[in-house]
Amino acid sequence: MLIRRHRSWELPESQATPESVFLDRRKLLAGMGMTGLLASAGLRPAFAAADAAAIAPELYPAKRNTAFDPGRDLTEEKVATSYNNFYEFGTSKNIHRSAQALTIKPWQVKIDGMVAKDITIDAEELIRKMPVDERLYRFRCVEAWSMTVPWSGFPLKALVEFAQPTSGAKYLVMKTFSRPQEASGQKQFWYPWPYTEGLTIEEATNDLAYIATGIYGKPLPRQNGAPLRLAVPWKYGFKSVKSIVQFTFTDKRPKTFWEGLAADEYGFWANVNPMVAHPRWSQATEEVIGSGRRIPTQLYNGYGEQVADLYKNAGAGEKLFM
Ligand SMILES: Nc1nc2c(c(=O)[nH]1)N[C@H]1C(S)=C(S)[C@@H](COP(=O)(O)O)O[C@H]1N2
Ligand SMILES: [Mo]
Repeated sequence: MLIRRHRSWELPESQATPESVFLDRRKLLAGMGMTGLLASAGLRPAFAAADAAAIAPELYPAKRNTAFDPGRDLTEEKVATSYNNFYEFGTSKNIHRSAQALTIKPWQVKIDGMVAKDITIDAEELIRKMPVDERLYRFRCVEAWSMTVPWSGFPLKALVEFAQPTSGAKYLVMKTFSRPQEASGQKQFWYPWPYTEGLTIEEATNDLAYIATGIYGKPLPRQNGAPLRLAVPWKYGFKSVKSIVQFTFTDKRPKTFWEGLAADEYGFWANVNPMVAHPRWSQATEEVIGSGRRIPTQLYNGYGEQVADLYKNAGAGEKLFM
């Protein structure tokens, strides 16, 4: 049953709703003075909150960190912001409108578990404490498509240092919000909400591990995981958990969202490897979204030089590539 249900996930969406439809509707509402009207009535229409909620807008565009050259053309902004996976808002790629229902300001972040002291902090305050830059990263989804994205944000390592984990902490667990009232996908009780992901502390403090807070030189839109989302480009996209509300340090490996649904298809490590097929499709090549081209997939999505060492002592039975 579950397998059938998330089979739709791998099918390429034939077409996303053109961005123009979204923009026209928004213009129309603004022109009619509807956004203010609806907002003052306590309703939250899809488009009213979008601009008001920009978080730390003064940080964008951030200075580009040239240490990360993706060697590929950037995906067009309108493609990367309208072809999304965000199951909280539905299982199609076309959730960029329904995701506007998410309230992102204020946004409380909890840092807890094996840390010197629990911290609760608003996302905007947290981001302003962090060393924000811009990085161009390749991005490879387990569904065998890819994009190249200009993220803005900060190294996850900076957040780990801010959190001061105790020496026994081995994993960092990251969780998305639980808000079925705003995210109707979360009314689908057969999914193990909230979306949960995790990294080892070594992975989390690797230079590539990044918390994205912006994209294309602007604050992150909701559909891409505002206000804070993970970007770990050597792993399949599902590891890059969106709209994080909690960072927990622990000595126990967490059970992740996709492990809970199909552990032998979407495991904890999920490192990109063209030689290890998904049980239902090959991972040898990837469709470059928006380009009409397929290209060979690279081991660790081409980031082996930075990350292969993380796995040199892995146990024999570990499924590092699934
Ligand atoms: N909370 C949450 N995070 C998530 C997902 C999700 O459904 N919910 N989907 C993942 C998957 S499968 C992918 S490919 C990426 C997509 O990110 P993008 O829409 O910004 O390209 O987000 C990941 N993070
Ligand atoms: Mo994905």
